[in-house]
Amino acid sequence: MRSSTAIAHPNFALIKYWGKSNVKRNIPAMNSLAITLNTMTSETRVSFPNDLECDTWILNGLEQISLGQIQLPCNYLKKISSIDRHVLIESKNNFPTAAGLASSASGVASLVIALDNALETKLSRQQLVEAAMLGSGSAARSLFAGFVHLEVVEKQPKCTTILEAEEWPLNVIVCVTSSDKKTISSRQGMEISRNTSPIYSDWVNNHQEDIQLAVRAIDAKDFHQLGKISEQNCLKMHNVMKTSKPPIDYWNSETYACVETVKDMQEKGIPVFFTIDAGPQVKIICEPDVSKEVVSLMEKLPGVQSIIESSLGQGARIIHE
Ligand code: 2P0
Repeated sequence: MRSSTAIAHPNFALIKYWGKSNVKRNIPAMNSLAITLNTMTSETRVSFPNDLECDTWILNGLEQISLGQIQLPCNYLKKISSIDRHVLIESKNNFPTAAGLASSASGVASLVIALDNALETKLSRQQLVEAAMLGSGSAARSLFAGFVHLEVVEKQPKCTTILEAEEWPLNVIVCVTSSDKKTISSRQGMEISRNTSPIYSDWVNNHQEDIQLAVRAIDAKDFHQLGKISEQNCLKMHNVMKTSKPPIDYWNSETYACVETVKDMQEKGIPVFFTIDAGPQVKIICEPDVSKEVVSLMEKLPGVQSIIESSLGQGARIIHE
């Protein structure tokens, strides 16, 4: 059996997924629209040592107790290949893990691509999407480059690049305000919100309108419109979280300070907008020519621990056989 190594990048949703229609198959209750980055990376090597007694996952150098959420995609691929060998999965991220920076998306996407290559399953795009989805609802998006639309059509997930990264160069400035692991996983949080937030059904029912506006803005490369709808959708999602019982609040005081600074920049006419996921980090999307200025303003904030700069990039791919 050959080994194989793949890389994938996190993706950040501009129009977000928060809640599932099918918990067992991990199917989102709404469509989402994301951008795949390029500098942040998950790298996963899969191999099949003879003496391995069970499937084993080493994440950032630490052996994990179990395969957890990556067990299902592994089983999916092994079943198709009919190969019944234990797999050693070695993954590493060059950015904080489980801190709201989409490490599960890039981690799962790199795993699926590495396993597909090693097991020679030659999955179709649709099967890759299904396999990734079993590991993490947002992972299918990291299989694809640039601006990525994840739809659920007749209960089946479909994922496509709607605009390549080079067609509309944008930069992302990630302001890390804490690298602690989150205390409530997205998976737990989504279920709490689905079961308890009084505005959850409005969130689901009105979501497609946001997708349509964002798709239109991307088609027209209208930065202002994309920023407006993205920020609104982000705040709606955080409202769903905050109105859950118990309330889920991923923001810290530095998150608020970063948002204030983005608002100040917007008032000065600087083309920027923010988005925030299941963690306190603030992701600022901007036009490339203002990147330097944005970084220099953000790094002045005392609560910003580090800044990661990225542009948009490619989908998951093999780097070593
Ligand atoms: C998103 N997030 O659309 C939203 C916004 C976080 C906030 O998708 O349960 O790690 O594995 O499907 O994919 C993060 O959730 O959760 C996520 P599971 P996942 O990016």
